Amino acid sequence: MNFNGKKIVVIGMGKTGIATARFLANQGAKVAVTDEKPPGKWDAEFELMAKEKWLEIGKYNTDILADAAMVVPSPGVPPANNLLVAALKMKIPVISEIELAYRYLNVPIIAVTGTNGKTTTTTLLGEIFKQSGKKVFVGGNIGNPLIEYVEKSAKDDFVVAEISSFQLQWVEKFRPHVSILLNVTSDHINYHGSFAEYLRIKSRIFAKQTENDLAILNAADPAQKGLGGKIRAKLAQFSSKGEMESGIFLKNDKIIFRMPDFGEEVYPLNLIKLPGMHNVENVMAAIIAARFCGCPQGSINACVADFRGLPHRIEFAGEKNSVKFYDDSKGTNVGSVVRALDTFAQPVILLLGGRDKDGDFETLKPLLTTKTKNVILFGEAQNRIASLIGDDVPKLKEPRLRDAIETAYKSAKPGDIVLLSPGCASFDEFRDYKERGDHFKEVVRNL
Ligand code: UMA
Repeated sequence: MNFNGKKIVVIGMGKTGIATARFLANQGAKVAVTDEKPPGKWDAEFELMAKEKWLEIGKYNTDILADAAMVVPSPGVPPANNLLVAALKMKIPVISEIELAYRYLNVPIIAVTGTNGKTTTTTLLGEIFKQSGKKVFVGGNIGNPLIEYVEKSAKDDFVVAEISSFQLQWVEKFRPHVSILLNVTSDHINYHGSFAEYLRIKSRIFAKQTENDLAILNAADPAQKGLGGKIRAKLAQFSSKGEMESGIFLKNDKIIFRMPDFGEEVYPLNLIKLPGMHNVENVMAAIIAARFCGCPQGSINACVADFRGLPHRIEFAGEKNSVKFYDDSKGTNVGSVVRALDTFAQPVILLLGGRDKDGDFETLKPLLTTKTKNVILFGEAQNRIASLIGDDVPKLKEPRLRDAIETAYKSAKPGDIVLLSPGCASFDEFRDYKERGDHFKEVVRNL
């Protein structure tokens, strides 16, 4: 792409916007940026950048679109955003940062998407590739924009990228060599407008793949039914719920990998140290991708056996007077609450709440009645959740997470489990899910 002398507009100056603006300027573009936050509230790096002469900073309105050759929105900018709607009306091409990065990358991409499990699977895959002696860059939604990697023009064997639905909103040619769709349950409805639209955007990860590529699907996910028929790439499926002729599946205490070019391989289930069936699914998806890319079984076994998971994902957070506390602050949607509850054999005291993303909490009702002793609702979303889960679920309401933890502890008996799996975003009280999880751990330590 030739950007020389062209005006390119970047909307949103967080991690993605900053890296994109720098990249485009280095390509000779005239970069104009804008952010809904007023000066003084900008990210520290943007504040510094704003002092540099090359950057045009515009007001957050459609004036910035004048003479623009292209718009690159940050992932968090929803498609209904006024500037984006206007850009499309003016026939200005809109592409996402991963699309831009893709057009400069000459390295096969292993792309991981899904409502839950993306970061765990991406991280594990990165470890397996390294263990197998392959040079790999791990990035994307996990925290380091792909465009930053293009800037460094590093030459690796593979890029393993966590990809969000927000990033897939504005792709055209983005074609991963291997695409994984882990699962799709309701999330980000306030951004995409409906579940059907969210699913449609997620499936874009397969749209440009060819028969030389691999598409990995979850055979046990009802949302993915029928998707395989629309995909041109080779198909491989994983299933935690039953044997398959081809693919990877769980049978008793073994994971069986059976694909035409590989014969049959067996991975013992007890290699996996992570809790829950959802993590078995994450590992199965990673095994297919890794074997397809030439990673030996021995390296996979070694990494899976060593992998202890990531913070804030059903992480043991301490014990007080025989009450155990678990931090699942990364559980920001209803599907992740289901996974967390399914991980525990006994009913738990559940802390649920935060900032609502139009979550379908009514679907939690049956599980809450059987798998919780009590539900403590907190934060902005508490009243909406309370009305959706109804009167049959025992519940209390507290203003903040700290109050919810203290109330849970007071009501707990020795042997009980207190689980923070909020099913909501954290932004009503915290900077992000990490800050919320760290706060949870600190309050638990000081109980
Ligand atoms: N902004 C606007 N207008 C808007 C929305 C935001 O101007 O309508 C501005 C904000 O004021 C802010 C900037 O845009 O200054 C923030 O941009 P952003 O929200 O796109 O965030 P980035 O810092 O660029 O981080 C993004 C991802 N964030 C989101 O998708 C919301 C990060 O994923 C990702 O790690 C990073 O790019 C690098 O790729 C985070 C995330 O929460 C972890 N992702 C969601 C998820 O996993 O569920 C999709």
